[in-house]
Amino acid sequence: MEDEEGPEYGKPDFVLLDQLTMEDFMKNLQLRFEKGRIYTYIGEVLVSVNPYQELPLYGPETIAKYQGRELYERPPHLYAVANAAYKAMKRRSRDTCIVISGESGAGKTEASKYIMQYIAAVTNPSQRAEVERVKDVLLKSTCVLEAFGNARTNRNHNSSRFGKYMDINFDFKGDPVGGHIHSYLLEKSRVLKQHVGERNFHAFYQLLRGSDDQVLQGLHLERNPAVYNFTRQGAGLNMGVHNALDSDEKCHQAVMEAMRIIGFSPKEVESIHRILAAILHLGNIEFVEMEENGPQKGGLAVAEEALVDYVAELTATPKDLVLRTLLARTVASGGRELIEKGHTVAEASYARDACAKAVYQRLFEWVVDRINDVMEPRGRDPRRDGKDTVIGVLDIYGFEVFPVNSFEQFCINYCNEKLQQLFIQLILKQEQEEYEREGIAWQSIEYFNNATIVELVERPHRGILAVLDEACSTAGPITDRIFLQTLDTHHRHHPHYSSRQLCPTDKTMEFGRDFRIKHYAGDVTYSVEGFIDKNRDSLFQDFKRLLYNSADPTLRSMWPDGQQDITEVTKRPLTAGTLFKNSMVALVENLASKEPFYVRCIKPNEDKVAGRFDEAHCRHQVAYLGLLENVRVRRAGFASRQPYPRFLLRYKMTCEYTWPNHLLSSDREAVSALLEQHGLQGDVAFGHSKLFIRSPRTLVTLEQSRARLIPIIVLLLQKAWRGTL
Ligand code: AD9
Ligand code: MG
Repeated sequence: MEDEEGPEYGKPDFVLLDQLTMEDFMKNLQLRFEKGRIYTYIGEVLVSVNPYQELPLYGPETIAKYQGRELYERPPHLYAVANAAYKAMKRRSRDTCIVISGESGAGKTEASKYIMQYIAAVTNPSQRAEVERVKDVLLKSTCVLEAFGNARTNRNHNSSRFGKYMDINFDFKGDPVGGHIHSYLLEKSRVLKQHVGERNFHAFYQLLRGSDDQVLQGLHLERNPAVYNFTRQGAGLNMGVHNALDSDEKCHQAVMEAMRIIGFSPKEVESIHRILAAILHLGNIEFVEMEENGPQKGGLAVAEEALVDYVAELTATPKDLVLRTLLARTVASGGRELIEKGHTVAEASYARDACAKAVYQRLFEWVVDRINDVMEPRGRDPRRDGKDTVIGVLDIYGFEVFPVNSFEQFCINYCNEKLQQLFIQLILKQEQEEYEREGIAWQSIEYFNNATIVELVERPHRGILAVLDEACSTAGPITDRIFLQTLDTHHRHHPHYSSRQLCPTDKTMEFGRDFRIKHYAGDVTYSVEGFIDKNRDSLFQDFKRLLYNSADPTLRSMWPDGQQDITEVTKRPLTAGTLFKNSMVALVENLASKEPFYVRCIKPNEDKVAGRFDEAHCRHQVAYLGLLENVRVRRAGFASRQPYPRFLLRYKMTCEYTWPNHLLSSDREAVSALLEQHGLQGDVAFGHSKLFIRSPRTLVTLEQSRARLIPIIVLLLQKAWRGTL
């Protein structure tokens, strides 16, 4: 490693620690953090601690320092990981992925932005216009998605309320030619309600605070977010993001500019604003029962009809239809006969909320789809252009615990369990299994395997999600409480499950309301209130039809399922939980098929304070992320392993016995001769089919030797071709 960092900065790789105890690990992490060295390796895994302040670590000059280098040549950095993933993809035409994990506020989204920045900076030296366009879209998409998918929470002022996996497609030259974003489970209940100190999605405040008066008038909106039920909660709060774009006004401008660059038409942007405004008005609609003896004979009415006018105008739907849809629903009675059934106040309010959530969710998904359309690799013919290779970047919501945790936290934390499981599979388990397979002497290392928690959630029939689905499909009234009782019956002996029923003395849980999961990252108590409803996630067909019949083509395109008649809607749609589980299984499969790089983010303190390292808080994360075990596996193990033929292909020119071809009895023998000539044989172990290299320095030595020889060899080859040799 080029020694830009002296010993006063601690060890740049935890593998190099003299002693490996939790104390030593923490000391090194803290020392580096306090000296502004927020990045440290464990082999190829990057550990990052959120500095909560702008450090002079980024930008074109630093990027230039990392470009094309080996991972170990420079101090640890995200750019080095981005570079390693990029090079692996280019050199070996292998799909790679960068998995960024860590709890809420640990710095995952920021990390993903630096990775994108790096990739954008080092590609397309020939300035091809189409590639430049793709890069612009890739970079600008983040800004737009954050506006619609992020919100201020008590854990993070700019918290991602959706999961994001982005594939970037590269052509054979290594330039980005397209991309695709998968989004996962937006926390749409936030549209309706936010905890104290939290806000709705940024987009609402940006629209209110950032639009000029004329635009607001056209949308019948007032500037003050306190006017609207959906934004009242967070009205006094700003974005609180620590960067140049720290106000809703500035962000609004940036998002508008980003949408323009991506290619949203002015009409589309207008539709987006109208939809946001309609949601805000919808949230203010209240229902009243009419008097029994009055002209409407006890029916239902809306308290303020002007709001219905606004919703109708903004969604380009007929007012009387909007009103009818709010006050009643159509049901199929006995065969094909349709009757209108009036709502009670509670039913109407429930339906209004379900509609507001669904409209926002579809808007968000439409924005993602629209960006995907623009990033679709264009005019590419695999026969002519070769197959694209892909780098995937995963930035998904981090593990979170709030005072009250609901279905959303349950899904988010399950997702983190799945990713931890993948990490274990790829980094801890696979590594050990490979040593065994290759016959390398090896002392097995104990680590906590969270497979049992994943099972608790996703196991067919008895897993929590399956029990929840069953509760949702039960005809007749079913309560969250019954769901909880069923869970208790199934999991009473599960070491990671408990409830007040099962532990009557534990007063931190409430009877009939809470269950607790001992997650790999800590205990979380979930309140079952709303689980069934959120999992069912249903919306009356009347709303879908209404919106499908909108005269606004953008809004209409978000509701293709509104075409169906109520009598045709027979199949029960998949529940939110099952959809999420399926998407997680697919995600993990996808990641497992790629060559993975890991960034493990740590949040240094709970108060978002710059530079403060709360030892206990960090220690907890280091423990549950399994970082110590990671170092152990790595230390006992090897920095790199390569099949003999691949190793020879790359380094054979550095040894007279192997260049241009070896005459030894096997590739293994040849590799042995090569290493002996370099005096490196002490740093390796010979597996059945692969060479295992202990220290990165060996690789650097070989790489340097190769780099020195390549120009000479090229010269010799040129002479040979010209016949002058
Ligand atoms: V969540 O699971 O989406 O709630 P993240 O994504 O892990 O969470 P995020 O990247 O949003 O956290 O970081 C939180 C805040 O920490 C950012 O808004 C920045 O203010 C701050 N941060 C994070 N990383 C850096 C950094 N490398 N340099 C400076 C940073 N500040
Ligand atoms: Mg985030």
